[in-house]
Amino acid sequence: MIPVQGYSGAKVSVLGLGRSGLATARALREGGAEAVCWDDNPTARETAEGEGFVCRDLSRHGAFEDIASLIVSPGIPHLYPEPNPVVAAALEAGVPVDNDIGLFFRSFATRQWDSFETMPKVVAVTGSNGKSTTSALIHHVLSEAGRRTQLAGNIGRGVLDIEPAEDGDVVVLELSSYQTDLARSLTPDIAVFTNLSPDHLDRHAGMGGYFAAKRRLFAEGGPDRAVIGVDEIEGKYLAGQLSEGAADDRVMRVSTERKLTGVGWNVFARKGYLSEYRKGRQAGSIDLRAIKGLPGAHNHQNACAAYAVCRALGLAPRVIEAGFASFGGLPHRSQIIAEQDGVTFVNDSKATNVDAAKNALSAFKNIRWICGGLEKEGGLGDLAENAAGVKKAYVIGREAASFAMQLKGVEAEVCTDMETAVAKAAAEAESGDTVLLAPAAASFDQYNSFETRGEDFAACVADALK
Ligand code: UMA
Repeated sequence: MIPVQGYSGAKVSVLGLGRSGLATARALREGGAEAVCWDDNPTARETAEGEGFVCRDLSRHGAFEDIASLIVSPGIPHLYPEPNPVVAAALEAGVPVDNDIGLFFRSFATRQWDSFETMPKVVAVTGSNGKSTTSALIHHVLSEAGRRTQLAGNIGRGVLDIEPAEDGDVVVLELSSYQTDLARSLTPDIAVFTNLSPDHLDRHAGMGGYFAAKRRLFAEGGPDRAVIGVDEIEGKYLAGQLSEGAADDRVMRVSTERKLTGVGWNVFARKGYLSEYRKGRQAGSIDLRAIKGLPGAHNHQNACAAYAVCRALGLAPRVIEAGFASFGGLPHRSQIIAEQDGVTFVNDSKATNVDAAKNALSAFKNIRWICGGLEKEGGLGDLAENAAGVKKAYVIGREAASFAMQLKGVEAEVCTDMETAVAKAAAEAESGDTVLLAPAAASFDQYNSFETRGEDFAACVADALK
């Protein structure tokens, strides 16, 4: 764990006692602070008390009198749609509000680094889609190349839970907009912006607030190198804001829509080929079509971003290519879970929003599409227009009927539960078809997470193939 610096002898409050909150409380204790904890769920409080932490209802009048700072978990609203009462009380009392990411950046470097030959580095990856795969891919390529590296953040491990850095380490952090929005310190060495499409809009009061939250990763600390996906206007704008001119190679531009011809440092993928150009000259290329763990244009974007980071860290193109070749992909993201009689079963339960589902749909052909769940704000948009490769949709979720009605032009059957959807899709599938779970919706109407939904899909597929 990373002992938190700067609060020795002080009381620091921790709101939310899930993965990030508990890791924070432990790291505060290790750094000599007293963690004063709260969670709205009594079971979570009991778990913390079992570890010897003090719990106090922080929304009570005067609860912040002796508290130096409030550390808030990412899933707890701090501003919109309305702040959690504990956050509101801290703001009222004038107590600084921060999160585990802010504590990480102020605590990561230690005196021990004075004896290192190579300074440890932090790579932070944000964006709407692809940030988990991009982060995991960077981590995988570095490990395969023999570099010491750790992976944490939104991908499932609290950032304060990692081991203190050793000489030459690279820490890869996946950061959500919830995390970048609140952190009081944000100083990565390399920062990545994969792309932007609507998500979590209720927490950011719309698209402008959502982009502003992600931009903080680049604006607050100023990374030495920024890798920016420029296929949307927000990415172009950000790249423009960060660079002194087209030749400024502190900004590496990434695209999967076009050849980037500028004189800067560019990485793009076209027709399945990744190309790197620097100062107008080609510096590397990879045939991505041969990489099984990275199917589809959205994964080619992830590959370009990961490639750019690894090049910035000094790896040679052939070393990166070898790392790509052995990457198995992440669970619940375009993950091939079974193949039988020419039918492929793919779990993309992580496609929790419309854009992620569109990406999954464009990566496969002859699709029997299992979709539906808790719809995100903004509706399904042009999802149906991007379903040309779909033979039939099998709709799940509590609101399956209204979800199906919105898929105009797509043959859709209301199945409601996963078992029915998988059984029907498997029975109707012919050789050459792909049965694809890409819900375009959150899972919380029927599951407690997208992971549980993906596991249920895999179990139903195993049953259907018996
Ligand atoms: N809680 C309250 N009051 C509330 C809401 C929640 O007390 O109003 C409590 C809950 O009872 C629970 C705790 O807060 O005990 C949960 O906190 P949390 O939701 O922040 O979850 P953690 O377990 O700490 O996990 C968080 C991230 N969760 C969210 O951002 C929602 C994890 O990302 C991350 O992996 C983990 O920290 C480690 O860094 C998950 C996620 O869903 C994967 N992320 C979103 C996404 O990818 O779309 C952003």
